[in-house]
Amino acid sequence: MSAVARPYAALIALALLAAAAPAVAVPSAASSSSSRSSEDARTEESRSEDPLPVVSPAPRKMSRAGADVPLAVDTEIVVGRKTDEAARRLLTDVLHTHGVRDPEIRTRPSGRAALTVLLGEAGREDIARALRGTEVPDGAEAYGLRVRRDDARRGTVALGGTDAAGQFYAVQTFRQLIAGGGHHAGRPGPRDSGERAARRVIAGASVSDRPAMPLRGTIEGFYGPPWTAAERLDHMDFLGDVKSNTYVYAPKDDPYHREKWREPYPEDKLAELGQLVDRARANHVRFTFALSPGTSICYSDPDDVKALVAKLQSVYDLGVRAFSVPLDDISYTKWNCDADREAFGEPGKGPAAEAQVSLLNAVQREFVATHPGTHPLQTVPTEYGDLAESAYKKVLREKLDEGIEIMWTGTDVVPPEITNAQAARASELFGRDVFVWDNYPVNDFANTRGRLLLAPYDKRERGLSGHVSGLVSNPMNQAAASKLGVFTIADFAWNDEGYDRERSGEQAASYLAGGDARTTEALRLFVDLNHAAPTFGDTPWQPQSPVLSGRLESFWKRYATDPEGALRELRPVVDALVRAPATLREGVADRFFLADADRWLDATELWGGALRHGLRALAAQRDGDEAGAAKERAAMDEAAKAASEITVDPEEHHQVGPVKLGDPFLEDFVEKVRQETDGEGTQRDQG
Ligand code: LTM
Repeated sequence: MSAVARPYAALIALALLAAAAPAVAVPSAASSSSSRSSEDARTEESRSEDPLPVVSPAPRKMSRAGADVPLAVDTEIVVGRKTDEAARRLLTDVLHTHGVRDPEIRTRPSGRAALTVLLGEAGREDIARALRGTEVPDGAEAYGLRVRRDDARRGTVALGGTDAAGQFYAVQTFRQLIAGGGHHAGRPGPRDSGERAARRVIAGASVSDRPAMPLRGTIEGFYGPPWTAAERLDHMDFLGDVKSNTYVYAPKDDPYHREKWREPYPEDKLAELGQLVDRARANHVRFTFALSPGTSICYSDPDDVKALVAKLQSVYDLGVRAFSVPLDDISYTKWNCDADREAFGEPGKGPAAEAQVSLLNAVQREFVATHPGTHPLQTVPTEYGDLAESAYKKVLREKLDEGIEIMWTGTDVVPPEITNAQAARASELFGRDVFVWDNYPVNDFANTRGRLLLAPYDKRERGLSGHVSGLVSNPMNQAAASKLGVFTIADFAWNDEGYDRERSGEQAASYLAGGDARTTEALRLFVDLNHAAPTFGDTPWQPQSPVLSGRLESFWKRYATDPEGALRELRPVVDALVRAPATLREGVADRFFLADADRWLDATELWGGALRHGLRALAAQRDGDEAGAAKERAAMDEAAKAASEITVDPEEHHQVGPVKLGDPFLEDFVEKVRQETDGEGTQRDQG
């Protein structure tokens, strides 16, 4: 059963257990239509007015088309010759998860089923008819979706794509329209009950959608511990869920990607890559293999060009159809061999660009152009993070094969912002629309030591899709913890004009929380503690703990004049901090996420305890209980010390050091309590 093949098998198993009861007690159309009560009719009326569930990435157009449609055991899926296999598998997985275990797969509807789902190309006659009134946008990866209910209460869902990926994305949206669901629908959380599943309905929506950017996803392009094979497989499913179509395999610390680029992958690694390629395909993700020869290549040596092509061929044979030859983070003012001096002249920016162009154009000509089905070659230039004209860029602009995609990171490598004007300028400098490699939420550079970067995407200007060919995120060493940020980046790349940071952050948390409100809230708090997004300079481009810092600041302000009120106000905030780690450990089903966040959760628990003891110390002091205040203060100091001694796992993090979160606000709070209880604090009326 394909549902079990997906990594959400455990969740699905739980849902199935829940659904084992007279599951999905949604009445079949035939049995229920006659007994329809006036109350039912009223519910229907109101449902056709109800707001639709939030869908992520935000569709271009979504509106209510009519009343919601009950999910029915008696479901038929109508397929055609061009129905995409991955879309069909996802659809059956989603239905199965909600207890529709045996949808009948047919090429023509029987006309008797309670629910009929039409899946295929948008132009198919039955789909086009059922989509009546819903526009299907032109272009790749677009789709139309319409949910309607007829007078006999039979439901029809039309899922039509302009291509195979469009069909898959139509199903991804359908998954989120199952009400009571949200983005997680189809991946129910641990608390999902049969009762809840039985009440599921499909929102009566009409959706017309297409992506703003042609290339969307991630580039595993960081330094430090690469992701594991299991994390990557999980990541492919995640990318499918968020309608991203690109994953670039470029981990700097995979020796066979960079230092030992000439050497073939050992059998076991090749087999792992093969599995990954298959999982990517099942999610309509373009697995892009990157090979970085820049640290040792002799550009003018035909044997090196042959070695590079041979390595690309070895993964082409696995089914890879997209390739990149990155040339970032290398010296481009010295040669790796004397022959290059003779071929290209004295080392320098212009000659380096000539050498790189000769290599890249050869790969394009001799490999990409001769291998059917291969996507345009990609590269990362050595000058990837600025907007200055140079001899290097001039050569690339003028001589690099125009079909080759060029990546650009935005200014300063980790850009504090990316504007339309900057992207337009970069595209002008490189002579084509650049492909953005955004260094967020990557945490391999010094200023990210000890940090998880969890804030929603920000400060990328709407309209960027008009100037770039795509956008991929360079994520953290921690694959699953990266999902929070990457979810929001995928949202932006799909629909930059409609991007709403708050909504996207909320949806990202809800996705990981399996839709559970309490877990979502705890995740939002955890995100706030890990909100800082450093740059290479002194000023982060996203601030640390915007919510908590505000609360703590207000506390001390109020404490000066109204200490009781201040204590009363802060207690629930601190209680939430104390509770959050347990809530997350219980409520988040993603075991990869919990492993990634483990030490930060431990630190949260300890800091929460420190703050709680701090509040108690202040209260005891106010009550004149000196001994109690001293005891609470000692407990506070002990918890704060233990929290500050937690370090990151060197197996998981490039920048080793103490875990950082909520800094400096948590430490500052504790220090202020020390001053208060020492009698050095705010002068107040103690009466
Ligand atoms: O950004 C690029 C093109 N190259 C490297 C990345 O490998 C690295 O992960 C980031 C962040 O440190 N910076 C780079 O320069």
